[in-house]
Amino acid sequence: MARKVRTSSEFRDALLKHLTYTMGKDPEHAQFFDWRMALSHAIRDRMVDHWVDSTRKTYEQDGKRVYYLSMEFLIGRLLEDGIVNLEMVEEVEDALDHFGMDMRTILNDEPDAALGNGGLGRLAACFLDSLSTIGCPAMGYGIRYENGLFKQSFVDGRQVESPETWLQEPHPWEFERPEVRFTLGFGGDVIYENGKTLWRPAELIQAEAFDTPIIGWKGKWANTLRLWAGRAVDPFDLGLFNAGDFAAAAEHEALARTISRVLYPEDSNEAGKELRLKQEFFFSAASIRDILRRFDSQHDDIRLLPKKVAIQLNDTHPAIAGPELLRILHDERGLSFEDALEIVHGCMNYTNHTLLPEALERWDERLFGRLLPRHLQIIDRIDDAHFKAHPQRTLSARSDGQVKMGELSFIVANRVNGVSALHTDLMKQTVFKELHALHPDRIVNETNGVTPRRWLHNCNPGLSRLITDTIGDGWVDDLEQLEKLEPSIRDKVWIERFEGVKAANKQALVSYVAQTHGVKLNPAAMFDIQIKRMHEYKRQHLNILEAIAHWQEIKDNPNGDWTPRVKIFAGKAAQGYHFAKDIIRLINDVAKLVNADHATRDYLQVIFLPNYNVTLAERLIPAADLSEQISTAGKEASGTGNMKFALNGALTVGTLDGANVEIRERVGDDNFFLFGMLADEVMQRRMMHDHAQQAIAADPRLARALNALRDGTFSPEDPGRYTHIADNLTWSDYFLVCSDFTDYWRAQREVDAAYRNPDKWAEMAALNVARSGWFSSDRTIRGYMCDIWGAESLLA
Ligand code: 26V
Repeated sequence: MARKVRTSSEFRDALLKHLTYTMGKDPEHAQFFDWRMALSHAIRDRMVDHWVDSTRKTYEQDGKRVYYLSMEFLIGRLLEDGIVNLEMVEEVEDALDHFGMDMRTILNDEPDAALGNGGLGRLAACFLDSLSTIGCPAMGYGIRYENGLFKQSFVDGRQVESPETWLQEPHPWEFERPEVRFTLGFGGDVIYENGKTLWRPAELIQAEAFDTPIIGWKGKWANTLRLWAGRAVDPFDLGLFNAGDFAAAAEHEALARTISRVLYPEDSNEAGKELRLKQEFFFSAASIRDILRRFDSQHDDIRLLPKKVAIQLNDTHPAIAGPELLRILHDERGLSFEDALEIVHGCMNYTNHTLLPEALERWDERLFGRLLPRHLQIIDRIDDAHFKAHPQRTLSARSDGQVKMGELSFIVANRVNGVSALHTDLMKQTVFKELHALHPDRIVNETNGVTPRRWLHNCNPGLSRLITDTIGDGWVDDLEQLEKLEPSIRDKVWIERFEGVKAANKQALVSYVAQTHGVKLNPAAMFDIQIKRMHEYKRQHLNILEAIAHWQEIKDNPNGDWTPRVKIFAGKAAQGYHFAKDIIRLINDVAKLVNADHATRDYLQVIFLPNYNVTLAERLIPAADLSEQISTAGKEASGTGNMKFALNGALTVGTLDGANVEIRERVGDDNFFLFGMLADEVMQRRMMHDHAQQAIAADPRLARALNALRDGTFSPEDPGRYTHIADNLTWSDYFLVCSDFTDYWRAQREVDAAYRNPDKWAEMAALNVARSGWFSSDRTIRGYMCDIWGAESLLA
């Protein structure tokens, strides 16, 4: 292979060339930023040939292409990914070393691309990695937000948001494609002309493409992430400018750009904003046009579309792509409505990511009709056609004055999938019960996965090395090979190395936290970590209540034989989600008091790290002993953090929710700390009007912890600060924190006992690694290719 004959001096020259001619700097004056940009460009250059080859092969083979439409792609940093996937680590280290630069320092200069809120966006990023690794011809479509997810900091323990500005520095990974632009419309009227129905939008805007190559493992294949940016059709009004109205002259451009300005930071809360609907149509419609343009360049029979194109809707956010494709086929290309619908149905698939009723997208039909009048009519015709085929049907996409994007997606889609076995079953029993009865083969399950490149190989080099030394490096793109570790787990020397890796990862985290936050964590303690978006259903408040109760118990008996723990939290709360923000503040207040308590601080420390993002997750997960996956059963569709922790040798304390169920099945009951009610028990328990009070009456520890919230223990300067949390838990407690508390406490004491036997703990942790191979997103993508898309790998 060409790579092998390349010398580091060649790469060194390439690096210097970019530093000089791309950045315009010499090595004496270059800043870290300049080095990072030069390095990124030099690495990007090495991707391009693979990228062009893959594109050429895709055209030649004319196989089925997959289009993944997603409002969010939470990709994080890209430089290390690129270096590792191109197998260039040593070359890069050598070249940088030659100039007296350290690779880690340069890598750490890269901002995260945070174009997503949480699980759904990160899953999309893992999928891109797997699609390229597998060699499935695919393209991700999304929005090039100028401002990604807000930055989080704490002031007096409270979350403060500030804008994220990743594009203020040039982004070295993207290629602007000014020639790929589509003009899209909003509003206006529907007219009838020569027997045809046509939409005449009033407001026009352009979508411009920006492409990022996504290189797979060992550079064998590269797909594209195409993100759309809003541009004005008529950017500048010279007339107004000459008349002296400078602001109005540029107004068009400013308005057009707002469409791709911000990522909606609401996670699971229906925002109901006009701009959000515009964003959804903007990127869906641009993507559909791009897909058709590419198809048309190779085919002249539109009926072949379902054979050549599979479109995956990542949740309902791009659901308008269905009616838009239908509109083009019927209104613009003259197919009959029935034929057009059949083609659309053959291409579209929909993934559901949440059962939370407040997150199911619904739009007021007046707003919808004002922005997309023709689409509203088309949705009615979709409903009519569905009704004709199934006169007994009860649900429609448009009803009660609303457009229901879940129902619309289901009716239009060929396959609908859930993201874990439990979630898929619950979908069938709850939100899509009626539709499932009409279409019993439509719903399939594709349990989520995570990319082993980023979430083991790159983020945990120590463990990666140990695994490769033991079983070779085939596991990186065939993760189930981790099974081959099992015999080694009984080997004392091996397990000591395994323990050594975890200890070193913890030490690295201790140093990082000391440097960045000035807090000294005890590396000998168990690292107990809960990192995810803040939400009542995820129950960070259950975790902190247990910590409070535990602290109280240690205080009662400070000379007891306690198992030392460090509790680490990180996660962002939606700006308007006040309860979640109050939980953050509570955790910070508890941390302040507990960490200063001389009687207990050797046994319990609490810390909330600000600004959780992909990069912070990459630091935390390899250092975890215990993974907190404690959602109310039935509420977490899958979870993917749970998989990352298990894969990195943390044990889980968790409920039977989402993919926890499947993780436990695979790692074994003995290697998982289970607690809590099951999904159906949750539903039963909720019918009991006084479930919380009963639970509190039965558990004095819980009552005492709640009292500490009420008596101002954690906020002496403002004693009433947390009364409302205690009241909520006592009088309402929709997420059953109190009802699960006692069993959670029991599980946590079992965790303590297990941690006191380090050999046993290490064995359990290693079994988690060896048995988590199934949770690779490569396996998930193969499932989609086979069950949903009918797509094939183009790698020999
Ligand atoms: C909804 C909305 C509503 C409008 C404003 C913006 C916005 C953003 C996101 C959402 C839905 C979030 C759904 C989500 O992230 N679900 C998570 O998906 C993961 C991947 O499948 C899964 O592992 C998590 O369990 C699930 O919560």
